[in-house]
Amino acid sequence: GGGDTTASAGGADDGKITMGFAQVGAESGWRTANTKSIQESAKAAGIELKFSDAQQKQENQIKAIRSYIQQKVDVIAFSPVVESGWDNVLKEAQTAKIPVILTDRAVDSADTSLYKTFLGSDFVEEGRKAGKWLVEEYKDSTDTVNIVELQGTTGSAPANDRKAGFAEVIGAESKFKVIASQTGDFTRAKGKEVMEAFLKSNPDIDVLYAHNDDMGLGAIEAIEGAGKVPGKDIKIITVDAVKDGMQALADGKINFIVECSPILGPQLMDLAKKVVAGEQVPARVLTEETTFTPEQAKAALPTRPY
Ligand code: GYE
Repeated sequence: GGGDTTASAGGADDGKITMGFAQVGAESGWRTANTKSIQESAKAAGIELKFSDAQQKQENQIKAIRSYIQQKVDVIAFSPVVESGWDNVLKEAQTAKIPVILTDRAVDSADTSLYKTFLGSDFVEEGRKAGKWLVEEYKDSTDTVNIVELQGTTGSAPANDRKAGFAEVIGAESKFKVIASQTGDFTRAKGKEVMEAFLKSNPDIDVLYAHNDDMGLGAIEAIEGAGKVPGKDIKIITVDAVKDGMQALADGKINFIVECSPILGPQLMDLAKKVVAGEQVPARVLTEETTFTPEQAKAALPTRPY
């Protein structure tokens, strides 16, 4: 705790940093890997971690953040479930002089002094990468391409941005038609359920764009259940590149994955130490990411850590 510095409200003055981390939930393989990364890197960095799981509910996250404020942790980090509605609780943290780091997902607060930095991916760019693959895949065809979209959690930054980036790229060509777009809440079960409904009401689906691997994997079950071949009858693009997604890609059931790295722990602990010490940190820290074809997935799988 740094109770004697202005940079931190500090807990017990034992020289150890305490971080309160309010996680989104355990909705996906990505999230599981992200949680593991945060817990392991806190340990490695000698940071005491208080960890909570909000089960994808904003009210639970707000409660967790308030309790971290009460416990006078040195730094609060969280991955906001949705983008809006954070101003009040962030102001409470600011008043208590506890620095906040946004991890993975963004907030839409106009007052950017409410948090020290935002560490995570560029979700708009991920959506664009998905769109660019599709444009290339259908470059020799003039036929209409019927697309269905499984969106992430409604109001979340990755859902908003992955949708926008994709729409921006495919919007340049009128042959691409998004004929249905609905949330699958980033889970396998919801992805399957919504894809089943899509298949019932749309006999002619060419492409599925799922905002994460898990929803894509659920949708594959729905597609197979409807007697169609995923990856062939319906081409599938997903985001994340967790192991199960990469395996489906290597097996030809998914056609393309845009990577989104869940390994944010080491950078987060690094930023936390700096912020608690009152050092300047960049306002935005981006993670580096790539994309995978089936061949690339086969090559990467044996050494894929998550
Ligand atoms: O893509 C999805 C998870 O916020 C980037 O959340 C994260 C997303 C990730 O549930 O699988």
